[in-house]
Amino acid sequence: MLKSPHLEKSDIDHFQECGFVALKNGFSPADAKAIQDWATELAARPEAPGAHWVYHEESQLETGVQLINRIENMTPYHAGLAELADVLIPGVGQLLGEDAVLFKDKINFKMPGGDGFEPHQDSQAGWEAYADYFINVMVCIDAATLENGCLQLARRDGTELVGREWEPLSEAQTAAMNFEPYPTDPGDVIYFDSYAPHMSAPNSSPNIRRLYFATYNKKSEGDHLASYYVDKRQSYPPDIERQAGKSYVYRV
Ligand SMILES: O=C(O)CCC(=O)C(=O)O
Ligand SMILES: [Fe+2]
Repeated sequence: MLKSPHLEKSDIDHFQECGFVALKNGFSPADAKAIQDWATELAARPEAPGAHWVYHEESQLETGVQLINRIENMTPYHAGLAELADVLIPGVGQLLGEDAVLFKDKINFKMPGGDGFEPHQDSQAGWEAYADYFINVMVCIDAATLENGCLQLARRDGTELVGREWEPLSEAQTAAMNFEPYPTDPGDVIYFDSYAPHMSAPNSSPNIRRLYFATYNKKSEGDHLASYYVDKRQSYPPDIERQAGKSYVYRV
């Protein structure tokens, strides 16, 4: 059984001021190893329609080479990863000041040659159709460094969308933001809300960089996981479920 990370008052204060807080060793080394093994095991499973969702990307280093980019919608298919999404709920509840419910979960793989992420706020990805406010919990699976593209965060001024929906933040919008890299080790945890601007660089190292992200909203705003995935299956299905000849574009 995984042990839930606990936030101190100073962590909660930091989160409220900046929109994010980083927690060293949120999970013990043994728990971090279990999470790492689950991620490896899930990625080794065959891809099938109706199972966990796997997305690929083309390597930035070798034309034509496909890499696993992301696995999403894991809780129905993996007991360990379902437990992980569950044990993060109390910490999110501490930050929300009320009960939290899971909205979505994923692992971003960022293999060597995997691409980075443009600066964005997660609420730009159409989430506001489901609830007003979300908290992401990042759990570090592999050491994330400057070279392999660790998460970079900027403090936010208020809880509002700076950017437009479905577009990364523009240069004008990020000009006054100060993105700082947050290198992490396995078991470290970062909480950030759906307005906290963030980005990450491509993986130009020989080392894989897997980061787990679970997203929660206030229980009082409803349980939207099922409808979110029904909608996303229409607009951006996993690679194995795609129709030939149809084009699907990753936007934010
Ligand atoms: O994996 C990362 O570096 C950031 C991912 C991210 O921002 C996202 O998936 O929305
Ligand atoms: Fe994001």
